[in-house]
Amino acid sequence: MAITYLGLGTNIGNKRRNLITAAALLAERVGDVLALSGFYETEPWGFESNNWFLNAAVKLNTDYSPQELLVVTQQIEKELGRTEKSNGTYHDRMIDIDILLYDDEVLQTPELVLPHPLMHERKFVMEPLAEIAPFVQHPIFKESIMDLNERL
Ligand code: PH2
Ligand code: MG
Ligand code: MG
Repeated sequence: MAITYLGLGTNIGNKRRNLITAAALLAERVGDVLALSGFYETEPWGFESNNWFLNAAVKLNTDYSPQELLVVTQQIEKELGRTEKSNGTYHDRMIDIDILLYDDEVLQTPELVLPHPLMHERKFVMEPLAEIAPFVQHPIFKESIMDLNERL
């Protein structure tokens, strides 16, 4: 059994419902939801869009490996209407589910990098994560999520 933290983001459709549905499907398929952050309205970061995001973080138990978890989260993204391909630029999306942390795992594969390589640079990730995991240590920087968030 592992503990994983996922980042959720949506900027089109019924955003509250997209986050709630994603959390429900994660609970059904991945493992118990141990914590869910509040929902944060955030400005699009890294691309131009009129559609602001709703972002959240979720803490889960799971028996899946990181690779299996990636497959499950990508399937949920698809079912929730995510259509755009990732071709290097960001797009509006119904739902984005990113694996931020998986225990203390440090992993570099073409499919998946853990911890999420940009998490510590992004307020829209760190703010919700700091709400549910303030004292969790980042496995590379060896600093707490709270400290990393406060530096942003
Ligand atoms: N996700 C991105 C790119 N930019 N900006 C905000 N505010 N929230 C996001 O979730 C987000 C973003 C790529 O996944
Ligand atoms: Mg993302
Ligand atoms: Mg993603």
